[in-house]
Amino acid sequence: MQLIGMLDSPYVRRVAISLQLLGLRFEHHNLSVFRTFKHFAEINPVVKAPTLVCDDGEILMDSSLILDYAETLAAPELRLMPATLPDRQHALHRIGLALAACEKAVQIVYERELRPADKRHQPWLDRVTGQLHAACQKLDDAVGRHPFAPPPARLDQAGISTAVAWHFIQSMLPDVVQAEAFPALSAWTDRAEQTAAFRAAPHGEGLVQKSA
Ligand SMILES: N[C@@H](CCC(=O)N[C@@H](CS)C(=O)NCC(=O)O)C(=O)O
Repeated sequence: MQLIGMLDSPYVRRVAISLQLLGLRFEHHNLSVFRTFKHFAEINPVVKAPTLVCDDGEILMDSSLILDYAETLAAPELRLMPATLPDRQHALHRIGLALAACEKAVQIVYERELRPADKRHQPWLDRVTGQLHAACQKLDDAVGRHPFAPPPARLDQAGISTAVAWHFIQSMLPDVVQAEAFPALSAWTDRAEQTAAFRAAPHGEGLVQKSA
């Protein structure tokens, strides 16, 4: 299968990290939805990153749907979602917050990078910024209740999505979300970023590297 999209997208990055931990082989193509729009559209006319091209050629998009597919393909002992309640519910709670934080952060990035300054609508930016802060606060609270467990414990999907979201926010919007105000998120992400799967898929424009 092929993963299409750049690792500066938190959605692409959570998939790239998860596919490694799920033990699934994939080719990564770091196409940009902006700079290589036409090339991307030849693979997926909807131009959404991440896009997954399955081995039979069918196209999947949306990181959570791609991860649902990947979980099904993976060996049961490598799956990243807790199978039973209440752990699954708690994981879904944290993933929802991490994805909401990503969505709000991406909206602010697009507002800054794509919309001409004279067309910006400050009340909308204020609303989105408030939502981003709320998601980060709730996620920080939740992470505080689930401290990072060292190996042999594995990162699960909630842990991956949390760290990817926080790293993205701190890379793109450090002036909007101050790291000092969210100590649990910062500590969690520092630990996760040191793991092999995260290091093999660093935020940015590069390709997923072969992890150990
Ligand atoms: N909910 C989607 C969001 C994906 C998303 O918005 N990706 C961005 C890149 S960060 C994208 O494709 N942007 C181009 C566009 O929406 O036109 C997911 O989880 O995959």
